Amino acid sequence: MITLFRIENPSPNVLKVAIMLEETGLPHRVEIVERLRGAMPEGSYAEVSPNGTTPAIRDEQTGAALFESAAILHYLAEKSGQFLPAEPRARADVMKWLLFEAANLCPTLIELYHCLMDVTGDIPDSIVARHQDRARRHCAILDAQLKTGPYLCGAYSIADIGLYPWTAVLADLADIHLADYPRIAAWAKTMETRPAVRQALDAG
Ligand SMILES: N[C@@H](CCC(=O)N[C@@H](CS)C(=O)NCC(=O)O)C(=O)O
Repeated sequence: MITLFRIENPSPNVLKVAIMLEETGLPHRVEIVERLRGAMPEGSYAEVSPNGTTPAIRDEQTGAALFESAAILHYLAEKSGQFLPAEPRARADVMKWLLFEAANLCPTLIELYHCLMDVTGDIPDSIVARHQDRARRHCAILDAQLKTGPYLCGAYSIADIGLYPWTAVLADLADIHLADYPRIAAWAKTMETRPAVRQALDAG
């Protein structure tokens, strides 16, 4: 049995892992953890997620305790033998896009989101513009990659699962509209036809 630790509110990072658990059919349960808002985690949760973030998982069968959604997707792909090709070049391609999400798109969108939600008025416009420019560049890169087919790397993979949840966030961010990236919009629609994706979305 795998425990998925998540915050109560919808979160793109949690959604990735929820989709992967539905796709693989691995037995799992959900445990809600309190939002820490920058504080250090305490007690048993600190062992699973020393940075205090969600998602995190604990796998009773193997004893694995993991945080960082990309590491979790990779682990679940290895465990289930699904959504990560074995052939080295195809596998590296999937990892490249998954790490593009973890190292670029995710941090940029989180920073942009916090700038736009800021009520102090202390954040200079130049900083917001910098995050917005980066976010647009990342969207253009993804849109171009989707010229190669309906999914990011040929067959459906953990790269799609890791990147798709941000499409909902993009729709909320000022001056970044999915309509400007038609391949991303079509890909999001394709993803939403998958029963596992629907199930994870419906579960919040
Ligand atoms: N790089 C991390 C980011 C995780 C993250 O920032 N999660 C947010 C929720 S979406 C969180 O737990 N923030 C801490 C908090 O709100 O206390 C991952 O991919 O798992």
